[in-house]
Amino acid sequence: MKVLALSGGVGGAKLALGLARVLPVDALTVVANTADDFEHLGFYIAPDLDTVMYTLAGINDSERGWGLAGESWQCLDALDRLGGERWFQLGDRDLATHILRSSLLREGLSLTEVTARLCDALQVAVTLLPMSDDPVRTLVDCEDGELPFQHYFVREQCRPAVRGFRFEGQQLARPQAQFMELLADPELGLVVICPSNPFVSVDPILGLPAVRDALASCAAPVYAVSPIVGDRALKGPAAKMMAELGLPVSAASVAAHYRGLVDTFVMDDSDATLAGTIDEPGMQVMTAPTVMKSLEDREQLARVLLSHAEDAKP
Ligand code: FO1
Repeated sequence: MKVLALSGGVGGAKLALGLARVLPVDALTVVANTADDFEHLGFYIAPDLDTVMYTLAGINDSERGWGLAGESWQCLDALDRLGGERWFQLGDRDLATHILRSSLLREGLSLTEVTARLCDALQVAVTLLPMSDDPVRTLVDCEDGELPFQHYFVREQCRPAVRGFRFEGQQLARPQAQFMELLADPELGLVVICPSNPFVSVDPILGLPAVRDALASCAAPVYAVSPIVGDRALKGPAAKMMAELGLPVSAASVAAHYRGLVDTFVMDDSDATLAGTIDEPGMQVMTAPTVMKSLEDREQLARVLLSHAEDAKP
């Protein structure tokens, strides 16, 4: 069956890799958030696309979560000596991606075309698409005012309390064409919203014009995997954001966030007692081992989702 995965960075990339390893190569399309993209030192940086691409290519740094394994930082050190900014760490080898992507974009290629070229070169066989070729930028409304996403996330280390989010350009951006074609494809068998941050990784994708309607009318069931287990986020600031937005920190809040959109909500086995308390209209709840530490964990979660969707077919 054809499968579509919607992903942010680290958590989403793990499940995308699991799906890629258990599905035939031409079955999986991964759409990545691009609202955390930004211009830095003259380069176009697309962190979530990078993280997913490096993970699918098997060359990511799994400890750090972002960037390349075996990275060196000589350019960053030299930059620092010259008085340049080093808060956003660009490794020597990672820089090659940003140099080439930026130069191809300047030549007039779309982000979709550039991503396909980079994926080809890195022998990533599954289709990886940006959510849009048009610019969308996440702005974080926090106690210090509005901050561009990477300034909030990396420079300020997510310290300021958040009050909300704004996705500049979202309503003018066209969702990536193949993404929308796949949502209209009768052979689409499963949509998975990966365990990514619902506020800053998934909402930028869902809020693109026509995406919610296309998800509601697509042939496939929509599954969402909770990035919150117990009262903690698997990775990143999702739990902190939830608390600051006045929401209870639990998978139940993620389920409520996806109300009206998701057919099956997947939460961790350890949250089984909470599962029975979730009562969202039209939403089934299932539990599964969602904490993906090893490669086997990623494949196992992918298999559980695929077989559940297969069994649930009318
Ligand atoms: N995350 C950090 O926490 N610190 C960094 O210095 C950093 C650099 C970086 C460079 C390239 C890239 O593709 C990603 C990078 N990230 C870094 C990750 C990224 O900012 C976040 O993980 C995502 O934006 C959140 O999904």
